[in-house]
Amino acid sequence: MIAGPTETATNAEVSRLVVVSNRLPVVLSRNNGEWVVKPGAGGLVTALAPVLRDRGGTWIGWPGTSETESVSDALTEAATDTGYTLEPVPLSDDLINGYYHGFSNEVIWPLFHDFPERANYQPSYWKAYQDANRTFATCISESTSPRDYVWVHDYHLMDVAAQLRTIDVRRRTGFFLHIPFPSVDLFMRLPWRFQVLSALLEFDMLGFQTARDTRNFIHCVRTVIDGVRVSGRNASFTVDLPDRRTSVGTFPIGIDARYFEQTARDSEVEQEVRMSHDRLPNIKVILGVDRLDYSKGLPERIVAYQDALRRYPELQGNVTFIQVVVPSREDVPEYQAQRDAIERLVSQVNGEFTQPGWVPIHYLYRSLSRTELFAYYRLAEICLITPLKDGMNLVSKEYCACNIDGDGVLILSEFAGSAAQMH
Ligand code: GDG
Repeated sequence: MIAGPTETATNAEVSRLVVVSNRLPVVLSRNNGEWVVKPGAGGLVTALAPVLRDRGGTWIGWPGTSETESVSDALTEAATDTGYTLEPVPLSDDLINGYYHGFSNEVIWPLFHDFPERANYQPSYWKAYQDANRTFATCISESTSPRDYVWVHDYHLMDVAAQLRTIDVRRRTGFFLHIPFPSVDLFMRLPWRFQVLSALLEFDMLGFQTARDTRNFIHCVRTVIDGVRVSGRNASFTVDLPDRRTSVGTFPIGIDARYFEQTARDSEVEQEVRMSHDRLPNIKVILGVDRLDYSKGLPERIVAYQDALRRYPELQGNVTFIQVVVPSREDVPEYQAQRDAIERLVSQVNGEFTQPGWVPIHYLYRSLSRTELFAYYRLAEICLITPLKDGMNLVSKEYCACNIDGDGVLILSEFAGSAAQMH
């Protein structure tokens, strides 16, 4: 349905929750020419899938392929399992390059994670970002009604509400940023700082992970946007411009804690934990689980562990470090280099310390099944989470929820958003 600004909702129409994110929460692959749909992984999916599963609605996003038409049937079938409908957004390979690999991951991701030296300010990226956000806006206008609540997620889609306005479509909109919002000194380096802030202020509601992110955003708005009026304090603000108002708040993202706690008690998980204990008798397990990313501090963590083994030789033979690295952005050379650096360090440490019957680092470069992941959470005496910067970090919360024996230790970087909640 194409919705214009004059259109009104009928009483019979039900208000739906519509989640919009760069990727749909599924991974599509081909098997003998047929599309196979599997659940996606990652923080955003973990956090949002239970919300839509419980109340129904629609998820709009890129399906991970430019063959959008051919995936429709597979997505319709998958919707019977997910409990909500899936709407694919068609994006060409060129647009994906400029908008996703370019503006989102080469400009916003490094800058917002305090790595300004990694940012690549190609002028063409901003145009691609606007074009892709307009394609999302068009898809939203076609698959929603004015009654629906459109909840847009993350740094790929900061321009969606502005693009809805450009195509003259009114919707109730909210935006949540899963990654940190930088300090004003860093944000001022963004050549499109005015456009990005103005676009964000087109949403009715903006949400950030921590009070610090919210304060940073408000500080940037006051610095960059003329004629703005800001009221409120701490975690909750109202920003007024002559023609519109935006509410701004702090909403730290959580997990379905009961699900994690209950699943940690599953018999399959118990069995897996017992088998791992038998393979690692009398050894304390330290666990790390991270997506491959330079913001997660993986090389730094391995070097710190190496340093600990050197300074405290009594650890040798008594602890083992299991590091799970989940493949991510594998086609990006910077991420391949990060993986190479991690693997070089792992083999250095193992080469330096391994003894018969003991390996200091067990390194897994793959995605785990849910049962395996829960078993590692249960097995580990220590969970070592040391991002250099992280919006929230759900692994730290999941480890705590799965710690049903109450004797686990979480070592958490102060630079993870979750540290603000877990004092
Ligand atoms: C972004 C922000 C913010 C991990 N390994 C496997 C697996 N996982 C799941 C975990 C967890 C999720 O992936 C990772 O979430 P994080 O929050 O730790 O990190 P990002 O993916 O970078 O998420 C982050 C988040 O968005 C939410 O707002 O917290 O700061 O960067 O749920 O359980 N899942 C499976 N196999 C694995 O091997 N199935």
